[in-house]
Amino acid sequence: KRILLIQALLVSLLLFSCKKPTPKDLAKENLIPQPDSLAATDSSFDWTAKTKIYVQEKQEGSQQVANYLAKLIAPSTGFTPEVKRVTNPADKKGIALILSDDTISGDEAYTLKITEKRVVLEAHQPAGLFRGVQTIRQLLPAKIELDSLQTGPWELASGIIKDSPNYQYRGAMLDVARHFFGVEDVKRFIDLIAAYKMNVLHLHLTDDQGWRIEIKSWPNLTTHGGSTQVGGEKGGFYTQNQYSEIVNYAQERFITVIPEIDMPGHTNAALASYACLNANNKVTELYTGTKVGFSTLDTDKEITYKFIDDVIGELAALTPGEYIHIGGDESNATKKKDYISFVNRVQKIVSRHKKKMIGWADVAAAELEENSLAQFWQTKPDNAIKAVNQNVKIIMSPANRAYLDMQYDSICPLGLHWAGYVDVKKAYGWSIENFAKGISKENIVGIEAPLWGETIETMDDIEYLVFPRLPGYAELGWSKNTNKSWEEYKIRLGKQKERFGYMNINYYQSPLIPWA
Ligand code: TNX
Repeated sequence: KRILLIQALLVSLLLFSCKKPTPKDLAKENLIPQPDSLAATDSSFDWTAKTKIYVQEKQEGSQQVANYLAKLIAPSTGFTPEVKRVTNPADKKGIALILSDDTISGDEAYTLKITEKRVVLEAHQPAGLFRGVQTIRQLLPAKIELDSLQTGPWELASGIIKDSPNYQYRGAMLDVARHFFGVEDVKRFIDLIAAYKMNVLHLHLTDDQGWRIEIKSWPNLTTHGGSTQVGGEKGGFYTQNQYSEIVNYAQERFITVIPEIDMPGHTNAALASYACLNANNKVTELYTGTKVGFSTLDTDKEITYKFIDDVIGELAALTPGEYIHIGGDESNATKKKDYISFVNRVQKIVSRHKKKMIGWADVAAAELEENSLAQFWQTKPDNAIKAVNQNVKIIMSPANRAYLDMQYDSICPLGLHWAGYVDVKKAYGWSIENFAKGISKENIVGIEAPLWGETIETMDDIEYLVFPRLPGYAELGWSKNTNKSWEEYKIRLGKQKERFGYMNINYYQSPLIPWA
């Protein structure tokens, strides 16, 4: 009897050890931003070397996203999944990317259904498929992010995710004027924001310290005005071809580039390049300090508007997106009445080039057209409320919550603190629509986190200020309010540690986060 018992025990032990490992649980996965709804079904899909990606015949848009997904997983898995066009992708065993009308509506919405046999991603638009692919990416093991060959298994927990963004505008700004960053850095920045489903890259292309975009009709802007940067080192600029390369790279990730030419203030680089733009017809010296509010274009001269027309014209031709940002902040050296007539006139120039205008909320002193946007940046809402009163919609970037260049704390080696310190909790713990009285959800297009460049010189510096705050801004813009709590979020963020590491992100290891 005893022998029988021992035998039975041995057999069951053997059986137990052969049993498949317990499947992943979709409900325990750490997604940022948090999706609308998620239901786990207690099994998993195993992505192997044989797995193919299927798209519907004649759906060009899904083919493009499928190629992106294949490329994304290739280095770490060693797989080179074939992308196949078929009639019914959802019937195949494998990954299906489908554009269809019977799923949640909205350009960026998607449904993701994972079973043991297949992964079916459906969306109305390619942008929705792309956002869904970022979810697939976060569901795969973190080592998917590595560039070197890793061993599997590459399992995805099964279940259904339905997801769509709360706000249509979710962006980050990079100031390449104070310190210049080359095309490769900007591409990495784009990849980092794309991983969190952001859809706007605002490039602050000009300021007192540098002009960074080639304008063929005014070549000195870059040859002279782009030659230096804060601290006096060599600057740089994008040729129009390089700029288009950035725009296309962003577009492939369903990110719109919004170019900013800051005016009438913040224009010393232009004033140093062309005498005619100055009231006294003399060029200024190049500027490599970090003061603001001392420069202005001459708002009385006709040549100023010819200049702006040329610049906006060339830029509009390089810009597939519908917006051009004209800055308009801190024009302390411009008389108020001149500022107002200037903004009114520039707004017309932007429309003439078939674009809509964005300005920092200071521009609400002028008469804004209803399709213009105002960007809230100050800590007081007065300017933005003036814009709301003109039926203009707001991009929320309050400095004391959303500025990526604010220091985390008093010992932070990079950044400024004129709007206070913004630790990771403060960055996440607010709500876009409740931030300012008088500016509610229907007045707001979304959120943007600006990174000003006075103190940053390298990609590592960028990453240190951007991470780990950026995923929080992405979630504030994407996820519905009902999902948000700091106590829950900080745990999800802490579990990104491995992924941040494999993505080679130089992030700030905030003590507020339980890094796991
Ligand atoms: C204010 S925010 C500025 C920028 C500075 C930034 C530094 C805004 C519209 N203007 O010129 O770089 O503060 O945080």
